[in-house]
Amino acid sequence: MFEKILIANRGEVALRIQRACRELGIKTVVVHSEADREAKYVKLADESVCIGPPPAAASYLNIPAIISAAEVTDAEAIHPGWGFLAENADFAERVEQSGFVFIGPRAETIRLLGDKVSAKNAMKKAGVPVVPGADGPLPEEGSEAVKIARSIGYPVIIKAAAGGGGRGMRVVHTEAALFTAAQVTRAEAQAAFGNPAVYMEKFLENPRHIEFQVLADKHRNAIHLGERDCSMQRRHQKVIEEAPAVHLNARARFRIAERCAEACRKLGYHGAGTFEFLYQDGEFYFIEINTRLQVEHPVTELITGLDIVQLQIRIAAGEKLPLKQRDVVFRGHAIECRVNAEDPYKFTPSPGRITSLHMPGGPGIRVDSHAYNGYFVPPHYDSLLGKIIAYGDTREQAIARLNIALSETVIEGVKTNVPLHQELLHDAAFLRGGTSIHYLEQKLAKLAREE
Ligand code: MV4
Repeated sequence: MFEKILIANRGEVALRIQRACRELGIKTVVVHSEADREAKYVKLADESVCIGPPPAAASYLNIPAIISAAEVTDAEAIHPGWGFLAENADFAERVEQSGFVFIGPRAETIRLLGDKVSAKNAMKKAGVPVVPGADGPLPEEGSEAVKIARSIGYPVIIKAAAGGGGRGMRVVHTEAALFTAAQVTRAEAQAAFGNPAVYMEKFLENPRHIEFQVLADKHRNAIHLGERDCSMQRRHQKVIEEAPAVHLNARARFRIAERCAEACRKLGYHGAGTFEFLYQDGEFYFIEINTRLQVEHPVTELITGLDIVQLQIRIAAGEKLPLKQRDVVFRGHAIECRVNAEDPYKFTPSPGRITSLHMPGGPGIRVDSHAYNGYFVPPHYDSLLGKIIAYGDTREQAIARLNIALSETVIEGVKTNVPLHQELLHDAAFLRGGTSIHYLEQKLAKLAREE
């Protein structure tokens, strides 16, 4: 096992990784920007290194500064957390070339799966069902695009190969709109990602977002930890996540989960990973895979009793997975609310000093947050303050516990989205479960009209 790990991230995930390291007896180095100097998790780490000024480009995205910090502190491995450099293949490569272990898949795997066209092809080949569409990138020739769209059937969606997470996509309803849509998406992809390649697939009108968690070791063993429903989102920012997903086609779910694990074995994937699917009319369609730890991993941890971050670290150290698929036991239901420092209905960020803080507790409540009373929420980064996660024997119990937890929560000095969560937890459609990816935006639009 490693003696010392460098955490190349900030905020909540920096604390989460630190806790996993502590339990494994591993020393931690945290790198931080000038804006995060006072953060409590920085002081809790065994060592800390300031790597630059507040803007992420000068600090958390500064690869040479992070590698130097690992060198001067004698760290053996680097955990990238989520966001920032977590899915940057060049970073993973530089880490390994500098003699450190990257806690995540191989750089070439991140590169292959970061390109959405090659990821989709790799998954299709490995037996994972993908959204119907063309196999390769969309040809520039307009008549070719017309042929492909006709064979798929309108509406179609054009997506940037280098995109993901909702950036660089365009829905096309008619042949008349096709050529311009392809051109504009290509130009945007070039500007945003330096890669103009786009691809086309069938547009699914009203799907749910269901994702499967996998863990794979360096010895071609792979297991799945079931799925999460992350459909409650706004502008590609998840708001509430839960595990397991309710009202699923049970046979399809087990088949897909096993296919995801099998794809990992076939690809020589190692580390934690998340297979994202759209789910509509009882069928799953692969869209993307995330090669990092995800914000919503705790709901899976609560229903499986596993520590995904510790397992990531053990896998990176070369250990074999300590359990087989039949050892993974799913029990109960977990729901997570992402608590952001933002206006609950306008969604504008609300940085500043927290002047009063009380986090909830009690049976079945987990709070993952780096916030504390007196903490200054910096304006430079995303507004995630942490998560309140509830576990129960049933979905109803998890919701009841989450309601109690939110009613106990006090965060003053900055605005938070806690009131939005309280409203959603009483929403009739949410209580029934199984709402689509468009539900929250439609509800917010309705609330705005009624105002
Ligand atoms: C789609 C889709 C409908 N049909 N692809 C958005 C984020 C990126 N991961 C893929 N996305 C979508 N791809 C097809 N063929 C709808 C979305 C989509 C979405 C997906 C997951 C979660 C939230 C979403 C919100 C809007 C659109």
